[in-house]
Amino acid sequence: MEFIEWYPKGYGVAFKVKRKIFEGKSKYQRIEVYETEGFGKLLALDGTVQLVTKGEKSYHEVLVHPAMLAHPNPRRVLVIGGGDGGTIREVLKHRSVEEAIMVEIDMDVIQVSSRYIGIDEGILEKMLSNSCERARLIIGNGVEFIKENREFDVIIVDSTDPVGPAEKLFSEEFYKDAYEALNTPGIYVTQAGSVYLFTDELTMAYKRMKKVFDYVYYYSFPVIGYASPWAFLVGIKGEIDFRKINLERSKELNLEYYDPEMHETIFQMPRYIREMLQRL
Ligand code: AG3
Repeated sequence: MEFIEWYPKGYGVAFKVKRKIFEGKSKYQRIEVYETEGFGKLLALDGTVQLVTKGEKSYHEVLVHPAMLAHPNPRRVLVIGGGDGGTIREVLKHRSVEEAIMVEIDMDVIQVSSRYIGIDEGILEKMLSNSCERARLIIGNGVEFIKENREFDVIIVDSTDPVGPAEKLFSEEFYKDAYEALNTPGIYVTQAGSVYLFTDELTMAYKRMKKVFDYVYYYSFPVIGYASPWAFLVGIKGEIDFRKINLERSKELNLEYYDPEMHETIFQMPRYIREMLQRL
């Protein structure tokens, strides 16, 4: 048996799977969990791969740490999405963090992940029972939440693809609200889809972010389970040089994929796409 995700233009990513562990439909999406042959468990939402447990750090480390290490002192962090708990797990590795808030729209993703995926190191269960010291869970819509909540040092968007339910998280209006919700200096980071297969969505998002933030950066990384390389976008409020990160603080993080000593390599982008982005 295999699990196949088809991307546009007939490009696919496939896993051989031993069995289906869970399938269900929440209010928002279809949720599936499989046991793969070589990459642990796989979580899919509406048929798109969110993670494989052996390899998920190639996404979560890369989404979280560059922004956290570029910020001089991240104390209050907002995570939008990230129901599997991988992102909040990485955020809490930073000792400077006093309060992290995770706003996830789909309670079922949290429950399924906590029960069958288990990459969260028990954090989801603790958050569900309100007993996590530094992290708080809110079941709700990030687009609404960000309009009414402020003073974050770092905002991290760990959403599904820029098409479909998560589309609003890639709108100019949302970027404006995010900018307002940031402290100065502040840093915003979002996953931004497949470099090759969602190039239009990537360039659109980059263009919109440039209208709103003081500085915008892109980067990419090969993520296990996705049609790699995968793109990420960063928006800065105030003065932060995203090309420089704090190496000292990176030492306590125990990283497997993102390599802070090679930080400059994450800016690699196929030349024609870099030129497209620079022209905007
Ligand atoms: N969030 C990004 C998922 C995007 C994957 N897209 C796809 N396979 N078409 C991942 C959730 C992990 N916390």
